Amino acid sequence: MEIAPGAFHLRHHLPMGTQRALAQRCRSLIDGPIPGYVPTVRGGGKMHVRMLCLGRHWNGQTYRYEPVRADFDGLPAPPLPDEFRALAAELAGSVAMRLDADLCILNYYDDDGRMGLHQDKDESERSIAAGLPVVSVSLGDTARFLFGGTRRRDHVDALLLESGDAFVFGGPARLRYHGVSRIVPGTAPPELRMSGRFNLTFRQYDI
Ligand SMILES: O=C(O)CCC(=O)C(=O)O
Repeated sequence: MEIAPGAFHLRHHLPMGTQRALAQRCRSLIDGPIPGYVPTVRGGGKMHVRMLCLGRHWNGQTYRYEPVRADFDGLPAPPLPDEFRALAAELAGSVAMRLDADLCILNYYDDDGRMGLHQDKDESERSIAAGLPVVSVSLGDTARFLFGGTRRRDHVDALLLESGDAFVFGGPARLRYHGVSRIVPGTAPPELRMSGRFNLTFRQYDI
């Protein structure tokens, strides 16, 4: 379960009922009045996910968090639901870490979805220095997840994140590079009645 110091893969952690309720919530949020969108990042390229930030908005042009979506439509980031915050705290607690999440980045990957190797380093300096974890939850299709070291050139391992898995990385693993090389279409549990993949990453900007 601890795949590297501070990095935990919790396989099949969420029961199907929880996955179903979460997937429904994700769908209604991402198709809701403040919908998910495909961000254009600093170099002008488009990301390969549909994104909706809850609690705080991550601006793909400035790589900073802000209350409104200044890089897209100026709408406010929807609030982080209480049950999402509670789930993140429970998952962190299950590996003896603490997280009082104040934001979640919800990504939807279709069959061609992917995300390049990157570090999550836009949260506050204090949060990162304290090693507060990023807590990730996967729903739907399986993803080939890449997990490297703290330098881009470090060796990268690949592992499969399946529906109901959680992945927690904090402490010495907080700044490890990670990404998604591909989605395995058609692997979502039939009970979820979905194609593609939702991933939620919970973070605590402030401490
Ligand atoms: O989809 C995933 O498993 C990873 C998402 C991610 O790296 C991020 O949102 O920063």
